[in-house]
Amino acid sequence: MAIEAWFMDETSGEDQRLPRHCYPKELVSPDYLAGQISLSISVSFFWVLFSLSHTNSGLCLYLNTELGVLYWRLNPENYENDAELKKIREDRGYNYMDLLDICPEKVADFKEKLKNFYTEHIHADEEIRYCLEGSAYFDVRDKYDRWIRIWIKAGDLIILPAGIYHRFTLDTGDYVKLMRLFVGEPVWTAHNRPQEDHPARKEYIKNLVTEKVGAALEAY
Ligand code: KMT
Repeated sequence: MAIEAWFMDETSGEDQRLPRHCYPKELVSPDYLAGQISLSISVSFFWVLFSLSHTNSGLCLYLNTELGVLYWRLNPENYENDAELKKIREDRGYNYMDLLDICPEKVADFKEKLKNFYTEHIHADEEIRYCLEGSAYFDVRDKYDRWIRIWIKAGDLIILPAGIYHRFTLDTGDYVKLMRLFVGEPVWTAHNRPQEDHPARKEYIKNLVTEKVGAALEAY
């Protein structure tokens, strides 16, 4: 099954760990995403086929071509010997890796950290997270500044492009085990919104408008 994502009810004052669906629900599906591509449906369809033909057991497709969020479905039981993960790491130069448990018992200053994670921000680099256990939400802004909530579960690897506004929270399960990947020495610095003059933000905005297909080509 593909990763689950939906537009959030931004007026909801509910606990951030709840799904915060709109009523009625507005799911963000591959079909919806294809509809957002400004070229044509056939190009989008081509990309889905192309992506599928270039992966082995896993499913890989653009979560949103305009957003530049990439997604792979992998086998979390086999992360130590997974040829597909190895290939993604080699192709994209992810030579750094660590594992992180996020839950109240294992994170020092848990409330403060979660507050920071849930404050809208960007990074100067891609954010690559592979969920090995548990589940959590990454919220990303679309080009109309709407929040899309992406629910990652064991087996989901997502890449948020540099410069995308996003935030992170646990869900009501209160536990996630993540693999973090990076090119070179990791930099986790969060730059809170507004960051319109940040080079990564400017580059992201430029790519949103003019380099959608080019970005997709490079990714595979
Ligand atoms: C981030 O940008 O690093 C986060 O939002 C935290 C989630 S992964 C530790």
